[in-house]
Amino acid sequence: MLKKTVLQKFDKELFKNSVIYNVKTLYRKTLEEATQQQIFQAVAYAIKDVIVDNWMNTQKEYAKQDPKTVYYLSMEFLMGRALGNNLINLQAYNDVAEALEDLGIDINLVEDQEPDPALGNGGLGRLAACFLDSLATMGYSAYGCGIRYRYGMFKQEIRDGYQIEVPDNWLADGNPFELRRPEYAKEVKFGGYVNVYVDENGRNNFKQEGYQSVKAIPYDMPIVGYGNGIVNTLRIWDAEPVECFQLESFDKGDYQKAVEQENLARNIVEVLYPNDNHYAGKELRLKQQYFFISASVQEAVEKYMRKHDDIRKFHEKVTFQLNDTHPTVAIAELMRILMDDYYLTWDEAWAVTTKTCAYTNHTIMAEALEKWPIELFSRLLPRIYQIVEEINRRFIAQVSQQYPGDQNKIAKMAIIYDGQVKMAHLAIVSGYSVNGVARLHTEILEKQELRDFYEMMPEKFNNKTNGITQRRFLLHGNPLLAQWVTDHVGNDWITDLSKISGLKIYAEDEKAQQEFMNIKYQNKVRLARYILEHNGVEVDPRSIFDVQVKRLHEYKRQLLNILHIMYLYNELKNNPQMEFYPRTFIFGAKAAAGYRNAKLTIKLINAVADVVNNDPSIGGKIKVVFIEDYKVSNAEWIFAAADVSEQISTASKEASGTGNMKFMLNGALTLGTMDGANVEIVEEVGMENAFIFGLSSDEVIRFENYGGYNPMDIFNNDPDIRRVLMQLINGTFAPYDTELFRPLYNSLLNTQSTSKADMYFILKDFKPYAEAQRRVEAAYRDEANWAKSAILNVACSGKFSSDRTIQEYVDDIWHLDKVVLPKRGEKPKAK
Ligand code: NTF
Repeated sequence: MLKKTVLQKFDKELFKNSVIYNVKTLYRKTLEEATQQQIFQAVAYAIKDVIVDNWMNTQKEYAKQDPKTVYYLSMEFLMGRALGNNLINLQAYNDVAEALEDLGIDINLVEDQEPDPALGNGGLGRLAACFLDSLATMGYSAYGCGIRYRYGMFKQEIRDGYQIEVPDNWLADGNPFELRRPEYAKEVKFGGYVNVYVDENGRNNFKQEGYQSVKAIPYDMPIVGYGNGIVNTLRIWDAEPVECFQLESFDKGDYQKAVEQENLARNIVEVLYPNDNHYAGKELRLKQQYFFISASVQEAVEKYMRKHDDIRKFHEKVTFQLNDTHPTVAIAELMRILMDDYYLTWDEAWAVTTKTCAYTNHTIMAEALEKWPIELFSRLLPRIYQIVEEINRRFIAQVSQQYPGDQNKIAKMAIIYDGQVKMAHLAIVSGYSVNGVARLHTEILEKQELRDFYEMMPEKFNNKTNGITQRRFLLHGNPLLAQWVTDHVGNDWITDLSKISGLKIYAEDEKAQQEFMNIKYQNKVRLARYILEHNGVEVDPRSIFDVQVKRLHEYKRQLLNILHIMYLYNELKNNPQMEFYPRTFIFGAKAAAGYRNAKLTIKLINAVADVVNNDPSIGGKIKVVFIEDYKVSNAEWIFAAADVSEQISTASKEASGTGNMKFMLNGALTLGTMDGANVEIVEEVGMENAFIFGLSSDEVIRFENYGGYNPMDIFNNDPDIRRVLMQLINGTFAPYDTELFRPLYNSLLNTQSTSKADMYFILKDFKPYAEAQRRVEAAYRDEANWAKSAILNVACSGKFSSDRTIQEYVDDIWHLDKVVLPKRGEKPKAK
């Protein structure tokens, strides 16, 4: 490949030649002959050439300056497409678009050829991706460590209104941006048993024997910082069988073992578990966790020891951030390596480990808390289990000393209890920091969920309100608005989103309002075209675009949204002359494959859409659209086109939310509960520029602690609600099967079901929601005032940049050194 295709100064001719050259050497074709996919590959390799120079340079500089490094350990990285984002961060997007145009190629079509890597479910994985972007942009040394799943999040097809899961073979055409690094392969051991040998120095040596092992091979993906030449690494691990021995020397046992090991390697990275906020407790999942953690921790230690000689100071140069409890085995793995490979004593190893590991909690949903049966855990990870047992033993001793005779404390706080290993407890006890992801969420952790731990070790607890990267979700996703913002406040917002507050003075400026609304309109036209192409539904870009996109989960209450649409439809049918501003309700959501009520809610949305969209008597005033296969790439367009941002989770249940921030940044107004980061969004933009309704988290928690409430009272006393609920079971939306939606009806009223009735307070919040929706409509009729609120939302979104979040992690938890690359020909600055 041609070297130095695009340098600091973009050389258009070199770049064009590079693309032509790549098409030739990769495919033996001319540009005219090449397919769109081949052109994408050729362009991607041309860009990778540039990135690799910066990548090498960055890593060389890190080796020289030796900054402290964060390893962000995560089962999920929901990266989205790389090409467009890399071009943005190289500040080469427009130049490359022009160069491609010279070649007769549309950059949008090229971008559209890239598979959308979905190695994550939802907010947790996308947060990890935003964090990597911010870390590189701000000049911090960081690795993302994860798994190179062969199949990511499934592709969603809607057939006859139902979700169908289609495998996501994202690697089918190869991944041009990744680099295979076999020289850093690691062995990871499962099963067997632990033997103790006393060595010549009288030390106990613990050896795992009779195990099966897998070879972990890292693939590196570049993480390009914005405009600073820095390129960090996302390292995702693939599994391969360990080299097989000579066939002739097999005895029967060896053969059996070889086959098993090969199967293990094949299975382990096969697929991402498609559950969001829910833990399934599958053995393979624990294998995945230990697999990537063991490989990552081994590599972190080896890398450190290549430059340093005292492993006791590991924590001075390295910190591990555990993205939820999924990577928590890292604690025991680090202890194991320090004790078994480096011969540290327990106390020495503990001192290092407890200064290295920090834990982020992302949910209080009970069904998401990871617990492993002792039997499974100790069988799969015998040495790790021994270490966890010892951590538990010492911790319980400490609890007993602090709370003498309080057996209840031990029952509540122990790491191993009732036959189970509780991963959150392990993370809290062994880490130096525990953080929630929004202020309200952290308060609930401290006062409710983790109260006992907070009382015992308050100094560990802190809040880090989530954020999002404005580079992807404004600069790339909404180029019209991005340019408009730059025209008004300059372009500093790209790396310092607080600067966007300069827009405030334009909120009441008539010209600015018109420009803003015009941009929103054009983005709505773009989305309407996408919807027509992908859904075959025509929507009017002059209607209110009211959007709920996020994973489908009962606590997120898509059901409340669609029940309210049914109610509106009834109102319109009753009174066709009523004042009604046309609305397009847009949904996008994947449901976990085994989540019955979630999948049924998708069917209900599509069933209502079928009826409402095709009823001429309402004159097209309501349209309902379910966007198939919601993912990072179409999300960028959806946020850009939204007027109303639906953030209607049951208060206390949504730890933070991050979609809420993406909508705000793109000038949509929040219609939501006082939950998660909504609280802080409203605090920034003002109550008058959002639509807040419903129970508070205190009220919800009070109901929960005192036995819930009775939805039957509401059903009996409110004819509007009763009518909507009856329509779930009388065939209005499923004439061929009147029982189809019975489970949803039952979940609200608890006829027959075993769980509590209306656990998520949908009926309780229904009328307040309907009332808030009326406020939305009234507000939208006043276009100038709406524009003002929308501009203020953009202007007040500064806090929600992941750059701000990362700086807080750096200041309060990680204490990383900032790296500045020397300009060409300049001597590097001392730290
Ligand atoms: C999610 N948690 C929360 O449900 C979201 O509110 C939050 O915005 C994101 O994390 C990111 O912090 C999870 O996915 C999990 F795994 F914790 F359940």
